[in-house]
Amino acid sequence: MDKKFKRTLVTSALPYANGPVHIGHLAGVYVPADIYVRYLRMRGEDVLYVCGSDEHGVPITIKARQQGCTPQDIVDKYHKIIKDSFSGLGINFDIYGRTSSKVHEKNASEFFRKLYDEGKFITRESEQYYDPEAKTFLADRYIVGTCPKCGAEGAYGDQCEKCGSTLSPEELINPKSKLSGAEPVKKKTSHWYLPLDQYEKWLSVWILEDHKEWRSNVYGQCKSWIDGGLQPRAVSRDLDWGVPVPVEGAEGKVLYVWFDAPIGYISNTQELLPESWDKWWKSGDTKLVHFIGKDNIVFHCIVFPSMLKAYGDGYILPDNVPANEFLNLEGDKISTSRNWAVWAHEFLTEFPGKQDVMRYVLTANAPETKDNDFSWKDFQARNNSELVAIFGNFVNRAVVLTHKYFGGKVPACGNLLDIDRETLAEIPALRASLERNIEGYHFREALKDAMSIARVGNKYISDTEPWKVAKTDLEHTGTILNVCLQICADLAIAFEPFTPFAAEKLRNMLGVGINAGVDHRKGEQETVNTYRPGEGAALHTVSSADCLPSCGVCLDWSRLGDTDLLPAGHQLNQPELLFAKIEDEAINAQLARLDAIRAEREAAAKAEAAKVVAPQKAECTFEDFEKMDIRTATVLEAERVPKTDKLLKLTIDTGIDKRTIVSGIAEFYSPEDMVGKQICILANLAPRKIRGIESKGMILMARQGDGKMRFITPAEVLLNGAEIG
Ligand code: B3M
Ligand code: ZN
Repeated sequence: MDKKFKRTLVTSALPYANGPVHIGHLAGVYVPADIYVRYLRMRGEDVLYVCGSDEHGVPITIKARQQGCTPQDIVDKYHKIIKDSFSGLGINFDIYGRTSSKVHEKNASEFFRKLYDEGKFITRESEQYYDPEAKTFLADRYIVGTCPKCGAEGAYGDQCEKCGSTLSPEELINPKSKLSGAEPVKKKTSHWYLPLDQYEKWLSVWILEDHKEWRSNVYGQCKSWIDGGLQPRAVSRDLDWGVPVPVEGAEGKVLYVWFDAPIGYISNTQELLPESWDKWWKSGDTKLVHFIGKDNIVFHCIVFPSMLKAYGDGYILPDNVPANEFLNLEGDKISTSRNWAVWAHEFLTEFPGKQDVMRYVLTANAPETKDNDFSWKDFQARNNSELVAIFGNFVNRAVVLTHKYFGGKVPACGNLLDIDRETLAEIPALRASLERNIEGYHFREALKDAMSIARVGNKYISDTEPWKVAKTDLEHTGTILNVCLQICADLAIAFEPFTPFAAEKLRNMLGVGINAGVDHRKGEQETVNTYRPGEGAALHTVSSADCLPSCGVCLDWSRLGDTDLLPAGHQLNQPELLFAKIEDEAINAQLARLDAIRAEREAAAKAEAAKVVAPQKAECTFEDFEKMDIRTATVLEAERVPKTDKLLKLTIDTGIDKRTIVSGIAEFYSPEDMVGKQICILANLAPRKIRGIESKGMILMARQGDGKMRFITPAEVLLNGAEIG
C-alpha cells in the first residue's frame, strides 16, 4: 500500500431495500470489493469493509403502497433477504447496517443541521406537482403519463422504462398521479439546496488534476459534469418516508435519499466502532475507496465529496472510486421491473454450494471497462472447463497421488530437474502480477493470474507424469508431488480472495490454515482467522494472541510462491472434489425460465403495439372518395401463389365479372378460409402484375397496430356488386 496510508476503508454502494440483489449488483460492486478487502486483510493491512441497506427513497414507498403494507415492512423484508444473500455468497462485510437505524437518523439529521446552521445551503422556492385529491406533493416517480419520446403509456415523471429516456414530469403527456389518478397541479414549495456551483473549482482541481489515475469511465463522467457547469442540488423532498428535515417549519419534508444514504457509510462505521470510527473517517492516513456502479458516479465523486467538504471537520475524501459498468443477462439489460435478472437469493437455493462458481464467473466477466454479458452457457463452460478441468483436476491429481504413493504425507523434495525449477519460478512472477492487478482494481486480470497458477500446476503434472515415474523412480515421484503440493498451497492462498469456499476446502485437504488477517466484525476486539490442527476446519476466528503459538502449518500471503510452504512429512487429509461438473439440465432449466419471461414480455409488447392507432391521413375531398369503386364480392376459388409466403391468388365474383386478385393475406388466411367468403373490394384499382399474375383490384382489410389483418365483410350477406360508400 501507498506509504501515505495506514489503513483502508472500503465501502460498497448501499443497495436499496426495495428488492433483492441480482448478479448485476454482485458483479458491479460487491464481489470486486470483497476480493479487494480479502486481499488486503491477507496482506496484513488494517482494512474495514462497510455496507448496509439504503432504506429511504420513493421506490420503497411505492412498493409499500403496491403491496398494501408500510415502507418499514418493505425494508425489513428486503434488508433480511439482501443481508442473507451477501453472507451466502461470502461477501465479508465488517458491518452490514441499515439507514433506518436510530444511529443513522441522528447522524444524518445532525449532518444536515450543521450545514444548515453554518449557512451552507441555499433555499429555493419552486413549483412542484401536487395531488389535489391525496393532498400531497408528488415525487417524480409518483407521476405517470405518456412518454413524449416514444409514446409508451405508464412512463414515470423521471424516466420512461420503455425507451430509457430521462424525463421531467413537465414533459409527460396526460400526467396522472399514481396515488389517486387525479391530474396533478403545480404548487409552490421550498427546499434546501447544496450549491454545487460553489464547489466546482475545487472539484475540478481535486478530480480533474489530482485524480487523473481514476478509471477512465469515472474520470470521464466527472469531467463532463464539471465541464457542463454544476447546479445547486435539492437535498430535501416533500415526502413522509425518510429522515425528517431537522428545521422548524419543515413539516412534511425529509432529507433527499441521496443526501442521507452516503452518510449511512459513516453511521454504519459508528455503529460498529462507536469509540474509534473517526479514525476511519477523519485521519489523513486512511485510504477511502468507494465501490459503486456507474449510475452512482456523480453522487460519490461530486455530491458526497462536496457535502464532506462543506462539513469540514477533517472528513477524508475518496482516494479512488472504482465504478463498474453494467452487466447484461443473455444479451439483454438486467431489469428488476421486467424480472430479467438472476437473483442472488434464488441462485443460492437453486445452486447450493456453487457460490464460488458465481463469484468466479462474475469476476472473469466483470464489466470493468465496458458493459458485459452473463450467459448461463458461459457459466457452465467456465465451471466445467476452467474450475473443474484445470484447478480442481490439478489439485485432485496431486492429492490423490500423494495418498496413493506416500500415505498422504508430503514427500521430500529431492533433486530438482530443469522443468521442476522452471515451474516453481513461474509462481513469483504471477504473484507480482496478481498483486499489481488487484491493487490497481483490475480484478479480471488478477483472476487470470491466479488461474495461471492452476494452469502452470496442471500442465506440470501432465508433463511430468508422476504416475509413470512411480514405476521406476519413487524418489523423483516424491519430488514431483512435492512441487505439485507447494503449488496447491499457493492456490489455497491466491484463490482466497476470489473463491473463498474452495480455498477453504483446499486448505482442509492440505491440513493447513491461513492467516486471513484482521477483521473488525467483533467490534473493537481484533480477530485473526487461522487454522489449528486437530480441529477440522481450516478457518478459525481467534484473538491474535491465541493464534500463532497453537497454529500448525499456517499459510500467509507473504509466502505465496515460496517452495517450502508444506514441509516434508506433513499429513494431508482425504481428497475431496473442489468443484463439480454442472450438467446441461441445470443450465437448461435456467434458460427455460428466461425464455418464458422473454416470451411473456414479447406478447405484452405485441399487445401494447396492437393498441397503437395510426394517425389520421391528410384530408381528401368527397370527389376524391367518389372516384373509388368499392363493392361487395365473393371468393370462388383460392390458392397459394407458388414460392411465396404471403400471397393468395383469389378468383372472385364481383357481380360485374369474375376476376383474379392477388392479395398479401396468406399470413392471416389459408385458401380454405377464404373460399365462399363475402368480402369488400376496391374494384377500379389499376391492374398490376404480381408474380406474373394480373391482379385486378384490391381486397379491403382492417389492420391493427401490431400488423394483424382481417378482411371486411358486410354485416349480412348481400348480392355481389353492391356499392359501398
Ligand atoms: N442505493 C443506489 C443504488 O443502489 C443507492 C446507492 C446508495 S450508496 C450511498 O444503485
Ligand atoms: Zn419512452
